[in-house]
Amino acid sequence: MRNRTLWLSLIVLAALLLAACGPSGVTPDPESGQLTIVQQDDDEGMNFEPESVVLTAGQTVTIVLENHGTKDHEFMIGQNVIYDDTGAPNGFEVDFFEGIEDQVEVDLGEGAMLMIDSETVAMGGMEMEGDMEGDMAEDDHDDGEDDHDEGEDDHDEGEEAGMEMHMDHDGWMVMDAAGSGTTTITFTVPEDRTGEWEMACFEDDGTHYEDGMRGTLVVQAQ
Ligand SMILES: [Cu+2]
Repeated sequence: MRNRTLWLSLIVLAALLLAACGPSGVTPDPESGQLTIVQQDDDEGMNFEPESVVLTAGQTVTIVLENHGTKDHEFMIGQNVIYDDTGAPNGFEVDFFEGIEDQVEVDLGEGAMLMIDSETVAMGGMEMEGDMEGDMAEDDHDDGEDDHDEGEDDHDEGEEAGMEMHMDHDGWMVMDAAGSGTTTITFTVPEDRTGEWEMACFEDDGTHYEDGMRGTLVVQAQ
């Protein structure tokens, strides 16, 4: 008898523990579907806030992305980080948005960019026309005086070289320039994306990722 009580207690305890171990993280607001993710950097490092997010398959979600840092930051979601020849993290093997790119509605903050497989698809506050790279090389878009020190003539090591580095990764990415305001990403979470994903920024040769700019994104079944 005593044994049975003990067993029952253990089973109840185990059930409670399992329930507590469900995916933990911030969920979208039940009414608006909005979930704010802030990109931060300071002397102590960089990160996403929150670092853990839980979405539900079938749910329509708006990720509100804000760069509160002093640097440009990326936002990618994927699985299996790829490392380049030098051992630097450089993107994901599996892209969360693969195949659903045109079902994702993106409203870019001024100066933010949407890139798919290294191509700039859209830029905040600007119509996409003609040769994007040419435009950008010439265009000294005024994202504020406090911005990175891109002299007009240092095309080699400055913005242009930086752009090429950003464009290295495959997959879907928002490039969120410092001071670019709010970008919203709205989509319905597909059933087939159920599972555990990672959010990441691979800026500056992957050093942002290594410095903590990553988080988990779990898609739970309905
Ligand atoms: Cu970053």
